[in-house]
This record gives sequence, C-alpha cells and structure tokens, in this order.
Amino acid sequence: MSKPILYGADYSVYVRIARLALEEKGIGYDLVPVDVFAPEGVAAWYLEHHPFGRIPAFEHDGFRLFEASAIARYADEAFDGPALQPKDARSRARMNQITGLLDAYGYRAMVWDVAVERLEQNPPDEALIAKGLLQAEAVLRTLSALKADGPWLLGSQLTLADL
Ligand SMILES: N[C@@H](CCC(=O)N[C@@H](CS)C(=O)NCC(=O)O)C(=O)O
Repeated sequence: MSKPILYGADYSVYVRIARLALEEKGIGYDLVPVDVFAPEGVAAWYLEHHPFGRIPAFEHDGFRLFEASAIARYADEAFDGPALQPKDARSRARMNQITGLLDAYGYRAMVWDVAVERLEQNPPDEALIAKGLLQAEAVLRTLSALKADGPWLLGSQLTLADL
C-alpha cells in the first residue's frame, strides 16, 4: 500500500486531528500544503478533493476522504498500531459525543470568536469574544464533567476524543 496523502495547513486544528491520528498509529504520510485562506482563494484542483474547500482532505491508494473525524477513524481502522477507539459501546459513544460536541459547540467559539478575533482583528469585536468565552467555558465545564478518571478523557486509553 502506498503512503497516504494529507492535504492541509499547519494552522488548522482539524488538520492537526488527522495528523495526530496518523502519528499515533505510526503511519508515514505526505502533507501537501493547501492554504484555504490564500488571497487568491482555494485552488480549483483542490475542490476535487474537498467540494466545500475546507481542510483536511486525505487520499490513500486512490481512496479519497474529507472530514477530520472520518479520516481519523479510517487511520485507526485501516492500519496497524495502537487502537484509538474503545471497544465497548458506552465508551465509544462517549468518545463520539465528545468529538461531536467539540465540533458543534467548541470549534467556532474557541477558534474564531476568541482566538482569531483577539489575535488577528484590529480592533477586535469584544462582544463576540465575550460570547465566545462564555461558550468556551460551557464546553470546558461539560468536558470536565464527562472526563473519566485517568490521564485521558476516557480514562486510561488515549482515543480520538483526545485527538
Ligand atoms: N467539518 C470539517 C471542518 C474542517 C474545517 O472547518 N477546517 C477549517 C480549517 S481549521 C477550514 O478549512 N476553514 C476554511 C473556511 O472556513 O473557509 C472537518 O471535520 O474536517
């Protein structure tokens, strides 16, 4: 089997999820740089890989995927290496709940409303940051309540929820 290809940029938290999964599995891969925020826009060739022009996208022996969670699950299931998903139904459901909640409620508030707004806007929209921080607090409170005892979110096993 050939080396997988990941399309994306260093700055992306979603690309990082896929990269962490590949690293944890010990899978060598090529990273093809794609800057979705380039002033000239997303390159036309990339829309063949991701019709919505986001990163990451992934390819393995002609099999193409996008969506970080699908890529991370594929990396876990198609390759040898330490399992990144628990076997029992409840732990797996908890893992899916955590990744879903970060996607749905964490990402926009933490990355865009707080970090990007504070670091890259001049002047920043303080009301947006305050709203983002409230939401970020709720997300972190919820994660703390869901966290099992042990070093990782689900306890002793590092899973896709942590990545
Ligand atoms: N649901 C997608 C989200 C990917 C995503 O939003 N990536 C960001 C970078 S972190 C992006 O490409 N943003 C470009 C844009 O919003 O136009 C996934 O899980 O892969």
